[in-house]
Amino acid sequence: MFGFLKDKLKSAISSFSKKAEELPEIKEETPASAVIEEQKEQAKAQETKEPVEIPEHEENFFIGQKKEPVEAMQEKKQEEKKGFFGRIRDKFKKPDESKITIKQSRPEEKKGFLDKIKEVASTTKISDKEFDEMFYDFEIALLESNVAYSVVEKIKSDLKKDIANKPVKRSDIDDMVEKSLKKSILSLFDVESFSLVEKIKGKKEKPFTMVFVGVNGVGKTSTIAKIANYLKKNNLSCVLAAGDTWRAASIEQLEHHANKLGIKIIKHNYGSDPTAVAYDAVSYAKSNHMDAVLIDTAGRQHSNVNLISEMQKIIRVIKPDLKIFIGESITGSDCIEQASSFDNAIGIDGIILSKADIDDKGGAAISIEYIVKKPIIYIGMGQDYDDLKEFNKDNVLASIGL
Ligand SMILES: Nc1nc2c(ncn2[C@@H]2O[C@H](COP(=O)(O)OP(=O)(O)O)[C@@H](O)[C@H]2O)c(=O)[nH]1
Ligand SMILES: [Mg+2]
Repeated sequence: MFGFLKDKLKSAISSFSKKAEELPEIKEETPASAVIEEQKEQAKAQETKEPVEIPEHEENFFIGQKKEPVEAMQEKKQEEKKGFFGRIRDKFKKPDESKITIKQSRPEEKKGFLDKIKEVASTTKISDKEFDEMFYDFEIALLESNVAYSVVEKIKSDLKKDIANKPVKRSDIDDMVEKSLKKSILSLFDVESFSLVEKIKGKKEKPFTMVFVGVNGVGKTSTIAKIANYLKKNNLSCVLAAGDTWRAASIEQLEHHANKLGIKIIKHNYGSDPTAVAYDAVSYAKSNHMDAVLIDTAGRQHSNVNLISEMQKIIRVIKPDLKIFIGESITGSDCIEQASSFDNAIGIDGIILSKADIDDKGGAAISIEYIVKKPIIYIGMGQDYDDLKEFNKDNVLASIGL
């Protein structure tokens, strides 16, 4: 699940920090002041007779101290050619660990000259303009993964607030970007959610009614079967209403699931009014003291005026406790657009994203709550009855490597 986005984000983070490496260091401590300090330190070191133990990897920094004069002169010349920053860069190349002999560090050592230079040389500041350029790889990674444009913009502005226009240690940039990205994506799921089982159990007057809507083939009928199975496991009884009286074989499909699960189904003939089917199912549940009614509907595009008004009729008559939109995770922005249209037509209460198991990108899962402002309550993870998982934002983050 969402492996494509995971890989893309990983390479965007690394390309971002590589670009940050190329930015100039900030000049908050000037090289001149650093040089003066170096001279003072050297003078002090010469004054003290006591030899100072220097770790081997630092040894080379104190040019000439332990070298033969000619060799030392040549090296010094070469070092001078490199210029101040060239030398500094050399000194802070990660030392070959195999050559380091651990010696006791000087106990009185405060933040030394080395540390100060290292800090200056490794600190940078990313301007707004630089940030916009450096964010480009993220933009592409997110858009390619079906993340909605407005969500990409939000992530960009969150990251910019956290990272741009302030001194940042180059070595920390990977980490900062990752943390900021995680925080930003988590904030996309700020919509209040609910537990279906608690809602059903909490309703005093039985039954609890739910209508499932969405376009053709997204998985409404299969998801209803999964929910029926889930309710059964939670000791909640339910009846299914075969409200898709329009699509060939849809009634048999739901009936097949009902039989397999040992659950009652209410059905009429093809072409009959789905509101009547739903009404009969609610009556059946009432007289049999059942906990819930799950109403299937025909798939419809929001542009199909007749089918939309048929759906509005079901809603008007049944007044369901929940209207659940089902959309295919893999369809990305289409799925988000459909959810918005259904929300405008009937006011949805929650979202189920089906087929997340075959979605490598995850853009819909990341964007839909933020745009539609309705919670994702479940995700479909396969074709078996148990393949319905409660939505968990931490799992989404983990699946994209954050
Ligand atoms: N891989 C996968 N397939 C699913 C999932 N949910 C539904 N399907 C499949 O999608 C197809 C259409 O499902 P169906 O329930 O008939 O959709 P409907 O037209 O909206 O009722 C079927 O072959 C289902 O098995 C899911 O979470 N993962
Ligand atoms: Mg169906």
